[in-house]
Amino acid sequence: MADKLQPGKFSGELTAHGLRLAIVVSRFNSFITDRLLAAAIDALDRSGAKSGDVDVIHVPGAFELPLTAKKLALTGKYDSLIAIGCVLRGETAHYDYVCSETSRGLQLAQMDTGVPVIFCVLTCDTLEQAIDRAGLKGGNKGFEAGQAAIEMAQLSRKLKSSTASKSANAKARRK
Ligand code: INI
Repeated sequence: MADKLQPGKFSGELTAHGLRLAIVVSRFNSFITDRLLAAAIDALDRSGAKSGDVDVIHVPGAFELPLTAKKLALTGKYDSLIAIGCVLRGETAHYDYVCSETSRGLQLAQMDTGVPVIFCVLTCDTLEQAIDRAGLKGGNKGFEAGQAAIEMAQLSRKLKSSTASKSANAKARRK
């Protein structure tokens, strides 16, 4: 009988040692975004990140996060990025435009550049929902984003080196 299939497994470790990370954070609804930022920094700190390896960049609102994330990714300086914002529903359709363009833009930023961009933008109907997710009942999404940034940075490094070694092996076989 054939051996049981043992698939190759890859995942990123939760250690930030030696990683370079940037956090782009919006000032709009800073009562919430400041708390998300503090928790993201806490997650990086606890995982071994060093002060010189983490940058924080402030922008006016969530709508400005994608362009800034893309520019940061294109510097080639960072292993991963975290985008922090908080959009609260108002009386008009403004909320829908800001939410959809921010999420679309952040996804494009990571797909265009290959640098992981962690989506830490709360999109809530009420301030209470946002508070719950920024350190109250719902935990703190900033901490989760910090951990996701580390995991994706490590995974990206691993996939890069395994792709590089696979193509080197293929080259060697062709010789
Ligand atoms: N920006 C936010 O980050 N959150 C919001 O809730 C918000 N609302 O509701 O208006 C918001 N608007 C500003 C927007 O992100 C831009 O900064 C602005 O339109 C300038 O481009």
